[in-house]
Amino acid sequence: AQDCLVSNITVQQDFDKMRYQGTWYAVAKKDPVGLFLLDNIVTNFKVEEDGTMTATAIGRVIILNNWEMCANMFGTFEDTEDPAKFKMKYWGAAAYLQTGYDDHWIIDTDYDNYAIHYSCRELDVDGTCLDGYSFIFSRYPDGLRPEDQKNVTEKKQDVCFLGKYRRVAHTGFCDTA
Ligand code: AZE
Repeated sequence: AQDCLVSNITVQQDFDKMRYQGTWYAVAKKDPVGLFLLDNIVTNFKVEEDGTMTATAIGRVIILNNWEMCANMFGTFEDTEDPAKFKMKYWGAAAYLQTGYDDHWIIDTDYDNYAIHYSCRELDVDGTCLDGYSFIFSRYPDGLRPEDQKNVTEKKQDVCFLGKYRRVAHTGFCDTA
């Protein structure tokens, strides 16, 4: 959206949650205000028997000033009238982790290589996003294929977060044997 109005941001047409299932590695993220997943972020999406999309996510976090750990998170997705726009209810495996209820939009994906996720938590009075976050996901832990990078950069601009993304390192910190 050239005007950065959240209501003008376009999402993936005819989003197919069946094809979105499986593992996605975060390769870049734009952070919201406050505590957030730091790095080593891996998610796994699934469609339950009743058609509900669910996901698990893991990532390194630092909580209570200085306690570094891997957060095990869960999310369930409520469908809306747009198949690519969900409401995500999420919580942690441990009570001291974060809970929340966020928008969860799939901006663009080819299902096999890349996905651009977007969430605006707080709208500004002018309709732009005051506080939000976004993930660039890849099916590969090493990052995006070169041929997907141009499109992903365009989408970062479409959600008005271009220049605000940081790479997400995968160091093995949260890998469990
Ligand atoms: C997301 C997609 C898959 C499911 C979930 C996701 C989001 C998780 C968080 C977790 C924050 C945890 C913190 C703990 C201290 C979008 C990756 C659940 C936002 C800050």
